[in-house]
Order: sequence, then C-alpha cells, then structure tokens
Amino acid sequence: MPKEDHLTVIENAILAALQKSGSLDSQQLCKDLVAQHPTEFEKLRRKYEDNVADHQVLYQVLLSLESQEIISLSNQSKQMYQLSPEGELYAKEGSPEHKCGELVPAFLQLPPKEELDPKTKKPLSQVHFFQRYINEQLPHQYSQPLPGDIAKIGNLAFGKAKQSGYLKVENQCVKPGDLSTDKTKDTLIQFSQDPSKFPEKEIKFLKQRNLVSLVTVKWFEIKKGEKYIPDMSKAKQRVVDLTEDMVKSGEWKNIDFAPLNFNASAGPISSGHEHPLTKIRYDFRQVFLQMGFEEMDTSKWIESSFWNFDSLFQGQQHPCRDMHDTFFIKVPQYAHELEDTAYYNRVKEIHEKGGFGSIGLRYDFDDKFTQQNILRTHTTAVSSRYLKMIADEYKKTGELRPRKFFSIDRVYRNETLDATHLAEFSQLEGFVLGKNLSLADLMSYIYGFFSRIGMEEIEFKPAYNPYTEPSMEIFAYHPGLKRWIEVGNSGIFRPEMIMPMGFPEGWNVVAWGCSLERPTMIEYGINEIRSLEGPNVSLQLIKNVPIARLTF
Ligand code: FB9
Repeated sequence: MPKEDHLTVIENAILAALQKSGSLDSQQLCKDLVAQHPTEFEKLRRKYEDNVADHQVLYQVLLSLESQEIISLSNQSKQMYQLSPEGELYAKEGSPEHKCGELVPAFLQLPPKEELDPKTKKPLSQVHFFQRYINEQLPHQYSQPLPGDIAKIGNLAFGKAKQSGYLKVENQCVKPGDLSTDKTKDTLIQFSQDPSKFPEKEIKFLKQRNLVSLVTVKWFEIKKGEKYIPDMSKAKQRVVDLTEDMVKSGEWKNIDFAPLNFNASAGPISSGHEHPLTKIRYDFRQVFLQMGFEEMDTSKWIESSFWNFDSLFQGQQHPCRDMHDTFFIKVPQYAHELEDTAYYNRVKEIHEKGGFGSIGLRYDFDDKFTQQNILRTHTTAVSSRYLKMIADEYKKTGELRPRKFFSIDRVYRNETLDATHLAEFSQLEGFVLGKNLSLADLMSYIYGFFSRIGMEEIEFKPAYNPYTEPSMEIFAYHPGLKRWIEVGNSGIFRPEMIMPMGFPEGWNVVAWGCSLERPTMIEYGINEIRSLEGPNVSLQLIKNVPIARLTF
C-alpha cells in the first residue's frame, strides 16, 4: 500500500476518531492530532504563512472533508479558562516564588549591608535587604518583562517562597530552601494540557494570581456526514477539472465532480503595480485638466540650448549653463539652425543690445553655443516652444486668445546626488497666456492649483529667476505635516522672452512650477529619493503603496 501522505494520515486520524465517538470537539481533536501525529501536522502547517494557529490548520482539513460530505461541521463557542500571558511565562520559565529561592545563594555571597530604618532608627534586617534584592533581580530572571508591578510581584513571591519552603527565614536571616520542585509551574503546565479537566478550586487559586483568564473559544462540533467513510482509501477520486476528453467521451456523466468551493480565497495575483510617481502624476494631471489647462507634448527630452536657455533670455554666461549643471549631448552635438531666422535674430539682438525697453545682456551672442544639444534642464523649454507656436499662429491668422498649458515630465540637472536630489526629476509647469496678467492673476492660479491637492494656505516670497520678473517662491501649509513647506516657484515671463516671439503689446505669460518627487515622498513618507527611483528601488515598495491620497 503506498505510504500515505501527511494529509491522508491526518484525515484518516480524524475519521477514526469520529468512528469511535459520534461527535468530536475540534479544539480537543486538534490537541490530540498534534500529540499523535506531530510530523504530519507540521508538514500541513508549512502550506500556510508563518504563525498560523494549530486550529486554523486543522480547520482547512475539516473544510475539505465537509465539502466531500464525509463530515459535517457546526459552529460552536464556549467559555473556558486559558493561561494568561503571566501564566504562560511562569509555565515556561518558572514561578517567581521559585526564582526567589534560586536568588538566595547569590544574595548570601554579597557583603552584609548596614542601614538604619529612617523611622525607628534601628538597623534594617537582612530579610529587608533580601526583599530589596528580589525586586531588583526578579525582572532579570525572565526572558520577557514581567506583566505588572514588580514590587507587588516580588512581595507576593517572597511570601510564597517561604510558604513553599523554597527559602527559610530564621532570626530575620534568609537561608536556602528546597528547590527540587516548582509547584506553581507544575500546576500551570498541568492546566494548559487540559483546562477542561482541571479542578475548579485549583482554577480559583490561579485566577486570584491572574495566571488564567476566561476566554470565549470558537470551535466546531464534528459529526459523520452523508458520505462518511472510515478512511480515505474508500473515498471516490475527486475530479476537479472537466476536460475535453470527458465531454467528447461522455465520461463526465459518471464522474462525481468536487463541488466548487466559492469560499476559497483566490491565490495572490502577481500583476503590474503603478509606481508612486505615476499615481501622483495622474492626480496632478487631473488638477491641471480640471482647471482647463491643455497638455504639452514633452516627449523630446533632448533640447537645443537655444530653446532651453537663449529663448528664455537666459544669458550664455549664466553659471547654470556650464558642464557642472547641464548635461551636454555628444552625438548629435548640435541642433539644426532655427528655420525662423528673423526670430533667431530678434533673440540674438535682445541678448546683445536689448530691445522692447530692455537694455539686454550686452555680450557677444555665440551662434555655435546656442546650437549645443543638452538634456533639458526644465520643461520651460517646451513652454517656450509652445508660446512661439502660438505667436506664429497669431502672425498667420491675426487671432489671439488666452491659452493655458501644462507639462509634467522628466528634466535633467548635473546635481550632486543626495537623499533628496538625483540628476533628474519630474517637473510640473503651468503657464497662462493672457492680456495684462498680473501677479494677482498668477497667485490666483497657484492657489487654485494647490488648494485642489489639499493645501489651502499659500504664501509667497520674492525670488529671482533668470527668465521671470517678478518671481516668487511658493509656500503652503501642509495639513498632514502640520507645517509650512516650499512647494514651488513662479513668475511672469520677461518681455525679453515674450516680445521677440511676436506677441502684441500688453500680452504676457504667468507661470509656475514644482516637482513630482517632493509631493510623492511626502505623501508616501519616503525620506530617501533613491528608494523611489533608481537601481535600488524595492519592488515590494512599489507593490505595497496605497492609492495616492492627494485631495482635490
Ligand atoms: O515641488 C516642490 N515642493 C512640493 C510640491 C508639491 C507638494 O505637494 C504636497 C504634498 C501635497 C509638496 C512639495 N518644490 C519644487 C519645492 C522644494 O521641494 C524644492 O526644494 C525642490 N524643488 C525643485 C527644484 O530642484 C532644483 C522642487 C523643484 C522645482 C522648483 C521650481 C520649479 C520646478 C520644480 C519651477 C519653476 C518655474 C518658475 C517660473 C516659471 C515656470 C516654472
């Protein structure tokens, strides 16, 4: 006969127990099975994640037998005493009174103490010093903290120790006693083996010391089912899956299919998981769309220095344009010459000599440097391209209307890496083209944006940007962090940027920007940006992040 597998051993043990007794208590049956078939029961447990209770392991076996109608189960509950945490500790590591007896030899090794009782002015006894010693040492005699007041436990233990003979007190002096047994520990072990058979008066003694507690225990009454069999060799081969052959041959008509278990939990589905940045990007994108902004195409990450810097009136000597701050592309090193040479010359003119009321930057504009390809350092380069396209439409059609655009995409800066900075990040930018827009208009758009993600208290601080004037840093009170945080930067694009594009007098552009990483790290409590992006990202973190909580 083939060796029974561990499940069959357990199933047959259940059926045999049921054969002997018309009904079984699942809690008692569980104890019996663990005691009689420890190896098989342990193999069953390995199917589950850690720390599954014995009764839960048995319950899965009972469900399977019930689904075959071999047994029937009925939910029951009863109140019974179980060891309290303190009772469990003493049953495992010994009673405190026995520990007191164990401490006597070490105490007697200590040099004798002389101290006067502050009230009677008489010398304190050795017993007094021993009781102080117990309160100091008793907590160290256990592998986990004693539950409760140490002095109370110590005093009770000292009295029990004398009563049980674990130590003796003669003429106010302590002497070793008989430590061959630990009655309380033995009683607790006997109780835990079968609480239902434990004498009531003994339970009362344990209750007084909080070593047992009354709990409601859920269990199942097990009885023979409609299709009860004395052992699993008699069980019909359960067929679970219907096959093509069964249908073709008609064999399916004679097969006893296992009933579908609609209560079975589905297995974990390992599917794709959205990155936290993607979740936050989606929310911010919804905010812009709700505010009526159109999305810009930011798919070209390589930009010419002209659009990234010069078109924004950012001078060619500006420090952020050197290798330390910008990634220059080797191949192709240069962008094509601008088709709109008139616009190009207006930009060059305004850098070298000024115009439209500006005195310019007064330097020799380098026609080669402006063609250098780079990884864009901000999405404002795309904003500039879009504004030029709008101006071109205006030039062609003579029609111009207020426009609102936004972008959210990667930008690259040759930064020193640290816990909050990488050489790239995702920038958000929004701009509004309109007539005679003011800082008040800009503040209003910024308020409308950040209030949709739950930050309604906004403050502004004057700042400097090469391509906006005036400029403002944006601060918001974060209700979750309960403090003010910097949330971005903003400004009105300079006339030196807007006017050479061909916009009519009086039209201007307000804009603001922030990042995705900062809000994502705040929302998901991530302190190290390299946990969010890069080779060390934990896939488990990606799988675990909940849906974004940005409110809008
Ligand atoms: O994102 C930033 N902070 C932020 C944003 C949103 C947020 O949401 C709350 C959780 C719900 C929380 C915080 N900052 C901008 C501020 C700081 O993190 C700052 O230390 C880092 N800044 C980056 C700059 O790094 C070099 C964030 C990034 C940034 C700064 C300015 C702009 C864009 C991104 C801009 C701009 C701009 C200005 C004028 C015209 C057009 C664009």
